[in-house]
Amino acid sequence: MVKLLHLSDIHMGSGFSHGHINPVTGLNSRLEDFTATLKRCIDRALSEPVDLVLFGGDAFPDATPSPVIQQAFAQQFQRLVKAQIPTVLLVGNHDQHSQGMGGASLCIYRTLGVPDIVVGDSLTTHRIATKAGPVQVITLPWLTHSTLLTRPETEGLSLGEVNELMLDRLRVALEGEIRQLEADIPSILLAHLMTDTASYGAEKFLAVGKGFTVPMALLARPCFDYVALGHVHKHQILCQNPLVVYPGSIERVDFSEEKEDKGFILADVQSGHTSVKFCPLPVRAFKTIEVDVSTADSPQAQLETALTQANITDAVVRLVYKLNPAQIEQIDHAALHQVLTKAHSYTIHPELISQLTRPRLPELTADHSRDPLSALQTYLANREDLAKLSDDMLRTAQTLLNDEESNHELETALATDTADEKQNQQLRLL
Ligand SMILES: [Mn+2]
Repeated sequence: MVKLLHLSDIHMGSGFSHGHINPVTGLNSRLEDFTATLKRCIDRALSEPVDLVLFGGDAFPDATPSPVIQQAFAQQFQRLVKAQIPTVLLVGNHDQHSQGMGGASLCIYRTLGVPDIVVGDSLTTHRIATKAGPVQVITLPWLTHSTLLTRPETEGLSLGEVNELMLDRLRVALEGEIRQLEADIPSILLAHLMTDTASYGAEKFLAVGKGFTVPMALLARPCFDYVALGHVHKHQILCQNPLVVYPGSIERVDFSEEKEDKGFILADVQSGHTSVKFCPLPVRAFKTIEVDVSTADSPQAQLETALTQANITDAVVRLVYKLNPAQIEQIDHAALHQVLTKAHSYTIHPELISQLTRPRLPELTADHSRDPLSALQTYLANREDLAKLSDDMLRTAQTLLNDEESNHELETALATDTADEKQNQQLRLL
């Protein structure tokens, strides 16, 4: 049996806007949070002790982190080196240079020949000696189109077709690795990817075909004793046999992770009897406080009560309140800031009600079916401020709607040039 610690999506150096400069150290307080949380993970790896540490990718927010951030990361992993605990560092999408040049920020460990550290920047199998005996780990870093396909191969293909082609290539390449696995040694797949059954954010299922997702059937293979994933920040177990697990990120990167538990996985890996345990980490709270004071007699009092009732001490706070224009004078901003000083950091977002509700045009309600062009005409007819532009807009809209050819070209350009960027946008900070 091999005991391992599986953590992922450290994103060291991100979310600085949620912190402040610590006057004692000169460092952003969120860097200190992330460092302290990573330290807790490594502490546990040492205290168990585990036989192997797997990192599922996305060490930093980008491929060129500043030296102070790289050092904070390296200082923690160096403790594993000192304890002679083998560690696999997988390359995630955030670790890669945008032009597919590999994960430079992690490859330095291989270049320096750091003992017991394996860098997973390609699809390959690593046989690793641990105190509990050998294990084989297939590393599957984040795939970009240029990893598996050449430009001529993708020319003229839609984004969906390019993704299909990538999956075909991946299937063949992964099969090649699987066939070389030795039967009597524990086998682990360590991959940074989005699966078709993963959920993120508010439990939404990601639509298949939007961006590059890998089907679970490709991953949940009986040859694997454990499938360790990275990329999705929300912890989830996607399959029981074999166990396929996203540990999630170790710290909250932004408000989309406000309600998620953060932690890492401890796993006992052995053929047919792998077990996992999610170990929560005590990370900083994020709190969104939403208040509608637009109908209140005393909006200030209602705001202060809401802040007092929410436990905001040391939390990253976002106060969102709705008010009507007549109440603007009644808000005492200095007093709000005073109440919020207990928070670790905070932002205030007032929303004027009158700006929130724009009446719908009666001609454009749902019971009228219209083609896009006549809907645009109706809209422009009601927008005097756009009168000068309306002829141009209608002409352009007409061209866009008619020109199938240009739509096709646009799609192709997206597929070959900005597909990764587009996917990144869809996945936001994952
Ligand atoms: Mn990622």
